[in-house]
Amino acid sequence: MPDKFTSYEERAKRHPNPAAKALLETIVRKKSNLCVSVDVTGKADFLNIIDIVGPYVCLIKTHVDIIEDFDASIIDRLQELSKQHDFLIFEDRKFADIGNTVALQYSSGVHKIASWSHITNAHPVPGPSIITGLSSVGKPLGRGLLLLAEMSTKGSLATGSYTEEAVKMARAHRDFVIGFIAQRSMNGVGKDTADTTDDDFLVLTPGVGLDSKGDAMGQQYRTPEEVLRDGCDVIIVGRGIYGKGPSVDIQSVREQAERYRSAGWSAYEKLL
Ligand code: BMP
Repeated sequence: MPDKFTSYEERAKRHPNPAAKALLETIVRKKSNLCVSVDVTGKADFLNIIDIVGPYVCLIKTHVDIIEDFDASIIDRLQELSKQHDFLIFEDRKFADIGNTVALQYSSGVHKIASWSHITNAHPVPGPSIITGLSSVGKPLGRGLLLLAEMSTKGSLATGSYTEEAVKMARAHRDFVIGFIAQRSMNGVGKDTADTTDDDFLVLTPGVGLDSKGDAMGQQYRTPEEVLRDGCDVIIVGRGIYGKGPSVDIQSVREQAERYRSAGWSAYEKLL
């Protein structure tokens, strides 16, 4: 485990993976470690929210398979907004199958995720072959993969030796696996004492909220300050920013995005 806290800026300079490097650079440029998770089912709301929160985020997280009126023009617009507002894109696909199948799911089908999503994620449950499959598609495109080492939900099974094995899998594929979805730093977890290389895994953390402790379906929230203190790098916030619908209040979304950006950034500055 690196013995001292290292700034996003320092890490950006030395990170070998292009997606991780770009994310760290964006965080520094925009003074934002906020990722907004845009979990809405209509194309218009989806693009509207992204246009509003775009200036405040380093990353937009999507679940494109929940959009009812999905068509390819959504991706064109998402890419335009990504350039206009300077953020990266993370499709939260949570791949979980054999290497051959995930390679097809990542490259093909309706969504063609690899062609537009800088970062995606996978459950480590199938073992290292899931990384081989995804990497065969994503690495030549300069993409990065996160493994789900832990989850934010009550009763999650991703704990203990499961989490440790996930980190070991990542360590063996540092060129493509850039970090984790987790609730704390994963640097040093499950590491062999003979291994003297430094870990520099990014940790992106969902289950972040300032006004609520959870929902009725097992989600659990902690504050930006709590998760940053535990070694997380990026806070992922969904409903805390755009509410539970049905309609989107533009002014409130903008205010909440700035509120979370500022909370995430001051929590980081306290650690420097
Ligand atoms: P919200 O802030 O509205 O609870 O949304 C959290 C988002 O993060 C959802 O898109 C969910 O799929 C995702 N997520 C999570 O909540 N916990 C995890 O452990 C992993 C996730 O990807």
